[in-house]
Amino acid sequence: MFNKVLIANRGEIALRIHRACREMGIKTVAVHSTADAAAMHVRLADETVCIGPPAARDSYLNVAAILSAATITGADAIHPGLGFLAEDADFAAAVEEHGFTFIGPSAEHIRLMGNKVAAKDAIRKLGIPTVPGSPGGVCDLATAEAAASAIGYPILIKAAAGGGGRGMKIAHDRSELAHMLPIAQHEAASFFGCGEVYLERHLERPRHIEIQILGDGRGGIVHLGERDCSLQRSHQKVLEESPSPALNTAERDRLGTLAVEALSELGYKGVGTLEFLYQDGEFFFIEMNTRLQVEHPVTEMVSGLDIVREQLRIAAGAPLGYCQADIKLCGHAIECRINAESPDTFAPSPGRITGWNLPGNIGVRVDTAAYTDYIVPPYYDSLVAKLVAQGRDREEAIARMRRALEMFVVEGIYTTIPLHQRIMNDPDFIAGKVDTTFLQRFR
Ligand code: MV4
Repeated sequence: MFNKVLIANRGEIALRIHRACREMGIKTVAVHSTADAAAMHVRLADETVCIGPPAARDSYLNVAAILSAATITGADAIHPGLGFLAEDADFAAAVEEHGFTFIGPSAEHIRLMGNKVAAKDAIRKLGIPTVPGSPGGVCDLATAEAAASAIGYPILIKAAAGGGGRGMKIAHDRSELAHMLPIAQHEAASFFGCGEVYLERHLERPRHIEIQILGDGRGGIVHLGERDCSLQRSHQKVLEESPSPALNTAERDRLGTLAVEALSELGYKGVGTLEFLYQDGEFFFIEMNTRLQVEHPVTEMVSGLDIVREQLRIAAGAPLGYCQADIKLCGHAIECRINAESPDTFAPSPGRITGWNLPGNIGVRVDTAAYTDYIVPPYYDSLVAKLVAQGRDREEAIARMRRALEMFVVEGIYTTIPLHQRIMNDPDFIAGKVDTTFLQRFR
């Protein structure tokens, strides 16, 4: 096992990784920007290195500074967390070239899944259904029109280097496609540095269901069930739960088995998530994430496994040591993302937290790096806490979440707690009937 791990991230996820390291007897190195000098992950780490000014590109994305920090502190491995450099194949390769272990999948697998066209192609060839779409990328209008009439309108134009829904464009007919294609290509080039786009049939009311996979890269591979992430706003997840209220046991087993078989054939090492759209009883693969995800705690609550601990063990070369039959998924868990935002307009609300009281009790978990008098900086994403409630069934999880939200006090900044309180009392949410249009009703 590693002696010392450098955590190349900030906020609650840096602290989450720190906790797993401590429990395994691993020393931690925190890196931080000048804006995060007083952050909790910095206070708790064994060693700290300031790697640059507030702007992420100069600090948390500064590969040279991070590698230097690992060298001077004598770290064995680097955990990228999520966001920032977590899905940067060049970073993963650079970490390994400098003699450190990258805590994540191989650079090749990160690169493959980073191009959404290549990823879809690879996953389809491994026997998983994908959304009907163009056979590959589309460069010109003639190819796009031919593909679109084969698929059928409405069509979604997506960026090959995008993902997470950013930069998607819808076209209802031929003339809209002609208008949107160059706009989508231009945006893809300027946002993601690659102008390649592809087409997909636009599903009108899908649910977003993702499967959590753990592979040791030497034959051991399991899934930990699914998460339903259908509640999103501007492609930001707002609330996640496991299991999905939309799936029955047979569908769960089928999807899990398909995912495990596919990634087993790929020889996948690390944690990963296969994202699907689910509509009218059918699953369609859309993307794979090759990182730890924000919403991993809901899976931990129902599986009892510490996913970050598993990441560290796998990266250190240990075998999984258990098989699918050993995985027992139990009860129901819901995660509410508590953001420093206005609950109505979603405008960011950085600033000093003047009052702070966390809920607790059985089945309630809070992942956060905030504390009384902590100043939420304006430079990074607005997540201040993840509130997770678990119960023997969905009803009990909702009851615990409702009570926990009531007892979660945050003063000095606006948060999305009131939004979650309204969701927990919504009849459609309570009935498990949510789709992509759900959050619009809360405006
Ligand atoms: C789609 C889609 C409809 N049809 N793809 C992809 C990433 C995710 N953040 C949103 N994505 C979507 N991809 C096709 N072919 C609709 C969405 C979508 C969505 C999906 C599930 C849950 C919420 C959503 C909100 C907006 C868009």
